[in-house]
Amino acid sequence: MKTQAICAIATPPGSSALGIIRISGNDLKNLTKQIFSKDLLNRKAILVSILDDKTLLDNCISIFYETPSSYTGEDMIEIICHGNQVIMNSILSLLNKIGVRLAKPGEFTERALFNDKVDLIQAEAISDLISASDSHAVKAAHNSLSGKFADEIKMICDKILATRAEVESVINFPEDDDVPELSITNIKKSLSKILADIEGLIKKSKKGLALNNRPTYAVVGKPNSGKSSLINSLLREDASIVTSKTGTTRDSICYQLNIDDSIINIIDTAGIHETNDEVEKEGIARSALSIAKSDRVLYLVDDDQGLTEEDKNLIEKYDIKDYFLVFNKIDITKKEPKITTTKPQEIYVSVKTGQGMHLVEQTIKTAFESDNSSENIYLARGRHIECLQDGQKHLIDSDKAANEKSLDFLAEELRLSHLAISSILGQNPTEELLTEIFTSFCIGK
Ligand SMILES: Nc1nc2c(ncn2[C@@H]2O[C@H](COP(=O)(O)OP(=O)(O)OP(=O)(O)O)[C@@H](O)[C@H]2O)c(=O)[nH]1
Ligand SMILES: [Mg+2]
Repeated sequence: MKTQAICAIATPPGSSALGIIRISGNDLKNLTKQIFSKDLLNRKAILVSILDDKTLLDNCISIFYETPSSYTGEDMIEIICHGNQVIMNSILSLLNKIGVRLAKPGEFTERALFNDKVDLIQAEAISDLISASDSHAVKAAHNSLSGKFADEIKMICDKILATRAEVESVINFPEDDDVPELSITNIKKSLSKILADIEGLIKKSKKGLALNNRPTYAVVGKPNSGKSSLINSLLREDASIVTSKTGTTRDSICYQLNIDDSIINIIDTAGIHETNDEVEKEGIARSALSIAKSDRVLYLVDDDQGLTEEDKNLIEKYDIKDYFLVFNKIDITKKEPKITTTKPQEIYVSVKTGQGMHLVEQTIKTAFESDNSSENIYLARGRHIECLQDGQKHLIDSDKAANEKSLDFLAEELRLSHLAISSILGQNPTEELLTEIFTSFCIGK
């Protein structure tokens, strides 16, 4: 495809030892001949002077990457000059003069996508790699970039395609008027295998998504169980109001808690219970929202009251799934601090005396590390998970159709499932999707 050549500074603004300018386009050697003092050689670092007419702009190292073996798939040049903004801007102006325009954010990677150098998942992973905030996120972005995530998606798509073919052959070549039982059994077997694959991939992707978004823990429980006290103790500051009155906290308040080198969000919530008080009701509705958006819950129980039927009902009513039970106020019940290995785990503490607080911190740390273990996960985005879930929903509908021996419906649901999952790879992406992805890139990438 004939495109206009583009250029951009690829290093961050400010002064630095070196600055890098990238150029991508067609027939770059000819286009840029007049500005370099020497001819460039493919994949060789050459010391050249950059001249605007006869004025020296800088002496630089320039590397030429001949199409198609370059990042964008077009001809590319990297100019490594002195890291001075005035010098770099003057080189950009010179490039503009010879017809090379400034690149938009992510435009180099967008060209790489159009030239099949990367797929959409890899393009997204490149942006995530650049903005990854810790070593786990870097590892997970590398996993996506290496193509492992795309390979798993392709494998699922291939399996759906094979099942589609199976269904089509039963539709087109019926052995008799009735749908043969054996074919339906085989199709259902294939569907259940694919559903298991999708389920696994959604799990890994959700973990990866959590790496992109800071993990959130909500501290929940009945009024006066000591939620705000616990948060203040973890934060080591008097952040939330604590009183002996029930219903002190009325809003959900999100704080940032530092754990070693990482940060998690921790939300103090209004105590949940049955009430007719209008303000409390609103607070409890907010607690429910916080529970829904949190990754884990620390459910606080006043140990003096123990875990009551009301607590159990609240856990069920608010659909609290991934949680620890923290029994607080053991200074009153005169118990020793401890942590159990039960499911859910129980931690016995006294926020007042500080007994067992190290166990709460250790538990949060361990949970954070296991959530963030990046060995086998992909730095997925919300878009990937939505597509996987959409594909999963259509597969479940296919299975229902198989039960009802409704083959046309089955074929259609399989087609929709295939469409949803293959769209992760960016086959036929919409203009809006591309704009959304590439505008979040830095200029020069
Ligand atoms: N004895 C004892 N009292 C505690 C302990 N932790 C908290 N309290 C007291 O329990 C009362 C309620 O504490 P909060 O932290 O406000 O409880 P909460 O769960 O945030 O309450 P709401 O915001 O009303 O839902 C206060 O008087 C605290 O001092 C503890 O470990 N031992
Ligand atoms: Mg409170």
